Amino acid sequence: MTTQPSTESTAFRSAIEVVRGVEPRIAEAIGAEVEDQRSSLKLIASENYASPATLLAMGNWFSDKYAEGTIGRRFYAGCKNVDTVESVAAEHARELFGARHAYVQPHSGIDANLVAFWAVLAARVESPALERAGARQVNDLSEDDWAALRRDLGNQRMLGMSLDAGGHLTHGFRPNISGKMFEQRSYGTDPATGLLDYAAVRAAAREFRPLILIAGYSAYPRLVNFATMREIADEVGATLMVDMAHFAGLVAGKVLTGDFDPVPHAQIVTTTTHKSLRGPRGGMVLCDDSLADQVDRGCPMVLGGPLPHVMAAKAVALAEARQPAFRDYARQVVENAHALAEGLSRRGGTLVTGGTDNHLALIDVSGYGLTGRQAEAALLDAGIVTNRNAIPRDPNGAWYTSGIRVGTPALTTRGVDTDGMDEVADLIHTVLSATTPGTAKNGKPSKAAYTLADGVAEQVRARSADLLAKHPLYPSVDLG
Ligand code: DSN
Repeated sequence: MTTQPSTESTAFRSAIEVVRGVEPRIAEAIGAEVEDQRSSLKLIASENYASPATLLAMGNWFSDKYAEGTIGRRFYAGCKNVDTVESVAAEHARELFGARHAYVQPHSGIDANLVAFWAVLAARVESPALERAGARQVNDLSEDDWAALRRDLGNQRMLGMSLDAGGHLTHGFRPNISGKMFEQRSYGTDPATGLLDYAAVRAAAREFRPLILIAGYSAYPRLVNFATMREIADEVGATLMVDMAHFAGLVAGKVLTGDFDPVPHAQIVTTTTHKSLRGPRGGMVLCDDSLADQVDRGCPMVLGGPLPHVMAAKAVALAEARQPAFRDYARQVVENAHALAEGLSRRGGTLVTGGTDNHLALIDVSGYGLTGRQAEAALLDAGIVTNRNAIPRDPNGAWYTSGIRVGTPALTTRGVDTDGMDEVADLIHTVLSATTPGTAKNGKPSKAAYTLADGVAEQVRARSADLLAKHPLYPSVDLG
């Protein structure tokens, strides 16, 4: 007896066949990608698996529509349906996060941060300058006033978490445009505990007096008290901006509440939609009423035309995140991270801060005698996908690093539980213990070369295949 393919199977099979009719190599690559994702142990803290409904919402005619501007105020005609999509996505975002205003157009987290920076600059530097000059918009300014405004815009300060403590490149670091727009200073973590030192943040804020105090991280394994950060910001007249790209799913799932939920405390919050939030790749800005008008000017002032097909997928993913099951998911992500961290520590691994309170852990692989680059490559040989990451005061810098960042959002989506995470900890420990640093061609020690003992990669791949077989990815999708 043959069974009918599921609706999802039919949809994806048909889509791939239509693509195959035009460019077979792309159809092959799509099939190969899902197979890779199904068969690898994905521990990249910033990745996840979007639902079939979210993925399918992106492949349609919204892709063809230009819609610069925002809901009801477009620079193009014929945006009625895009207005519906953007309104539904924004409504879900507001309801989910309890935000006054949501802007769902940013194409990525970096774009969301740029929108936020310019919104703050516009509200706090440009608008007062226009008012002083009695001008309605920048085009009305005299050449002298315009030159003065441009100098002022380029003369503002930002205080953010240092990169090696887990901050993000877009939080004012020189190689990134944010570091060219702002004079930046960083706050780090306490060398003894690895934890955020609020007294040091306060002292730095009092001395530096930034326009923007930015909180949020991509590699800090603990919680941030946003109520305290807001107090510090208020004390020095800064705007508190929180980049919750990594932990938005934990906020949506009500694991991070009270002082640890950034939305009630920050004037502006940015996020990606594809990490722990489990939506399509993209970004979003939430803000209070004081910044809403400026944020809505994101496109075309900062962003290119919005991607309505991605906004449609954001709406679907946000609707999913409002379901009770998402709260169970978010709670499990954190329990799984605990189990992974605990399993690594028990086996002798060293973790930055000694553990985790969120979805990620940072392994200091110098205890295994390795650089992050060697550890990342050896783990990948064994089918474990991670990424190397600097640790606080890293002697190996940001390229080779001494850390490996691991996160649980993706495996939790597959249904892996705390017992499974203990097995994952054992697989990681097995690989790292069996890896030795190698030498460069000239015989000198190398920070990149390594040797993984014979047979270990195969043994670990087999064990991870057993684990993953118990938790199939996209069980409703059979590509035939
Ligand atoms: N790429 C994201 C991450 O991995 O954390 C941040 O940009």
